[in-house]
Amino acid sequence: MTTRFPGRLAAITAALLATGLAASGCAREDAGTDNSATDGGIVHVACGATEDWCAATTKKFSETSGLKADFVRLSSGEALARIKAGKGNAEFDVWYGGPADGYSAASAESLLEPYVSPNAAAIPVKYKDATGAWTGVYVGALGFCSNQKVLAERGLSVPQSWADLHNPKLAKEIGIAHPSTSGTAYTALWTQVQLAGGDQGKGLDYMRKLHPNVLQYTKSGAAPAQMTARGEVAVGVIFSHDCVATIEAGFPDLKVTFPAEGSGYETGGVALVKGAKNPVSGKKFIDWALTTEAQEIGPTVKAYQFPTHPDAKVSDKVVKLDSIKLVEYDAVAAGEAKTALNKRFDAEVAQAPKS
Ligand code: S7P
Repeated sequence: MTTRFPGRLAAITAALLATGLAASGCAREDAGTDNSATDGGIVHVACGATEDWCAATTKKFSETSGLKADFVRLSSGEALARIKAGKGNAEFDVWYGGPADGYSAASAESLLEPYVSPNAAAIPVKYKDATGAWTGVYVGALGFCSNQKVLAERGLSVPQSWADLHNPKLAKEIGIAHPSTSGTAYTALWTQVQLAGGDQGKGLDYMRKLHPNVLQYTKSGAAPAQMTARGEVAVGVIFSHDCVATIEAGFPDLKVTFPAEGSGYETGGVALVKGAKNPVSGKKFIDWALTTEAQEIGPTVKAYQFPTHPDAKVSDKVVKLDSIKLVEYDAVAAGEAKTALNKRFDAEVAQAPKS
């Protein structure tokens, strides 16, 4: 079995781990200082949504609030590492977008400042953290993004189950990200744990069996959509809305399906970073992110997640969550297991010696 874990990603993963270790080793203790007196009227956002959505959201927030806002687009693992590295001298005020299990992992390391926005009252309990560490702004379901032309050339039909992805005829035909960097891929990994009744070893067994079929573990969760669109792989394991956006971008051969055993889903979060230098503006951003105005921006930039605000308009391109089978997904449990499980994935699956 060939290990197709690219050297560059290995370096990134090593850097992320190193950053985390360095940060925990030398960061000064954050006393939870209230910096409100020095708030600069600006919000620095670590943004886990698409680049277009991050840009549209920060722009609209500025127009609405009169406050400045900027962002850096980061995959989930990168955001966690950067926030950790900024402990004691926070680089970001707010983390916005990306699966909530990353936020729960950050909360477990005391990297977030609990904040219950008055606007969180409108958000259903299942979409917010009980301690106020994060609040959900959207929901998205994992799915398979298939290039029907490529599959037809291989004499294969579109996969309908997780088991279908183990077909040897799909050798090196699957694109999925690495869960250390990508919240999407971690959602896929935790989904396997859930489907195995909570047994992490069995969840890893599924991924190990999938490994020969994976062409490459990408850094970003949505990257396999492009790979599938270009025909580099036949199937991408991604959030279904990222496939819908790619179809809309001009790739009609792509098709979304959902696994019959059950699919995982994300609650995309928003949270205040502990020690934020602009906490007053940061809280205003969070308040606004929970409004219908903010949650209706997604479809204007081809982002078709389900909004958590019950009154926000839902585009007809958004998948109806009650039409697909979903696994139980506890973002807090997933977040607490994240760092250790990702290390196991890397050692036992992605970098495992050939047998
Ligand atoms: O905005 C699209 C989206 O799929 O991106 C996030 C996704 O996890 C990508 O980040 P990663 O690179 O960390 O996987 C999702 O939260 C979001 O729905």
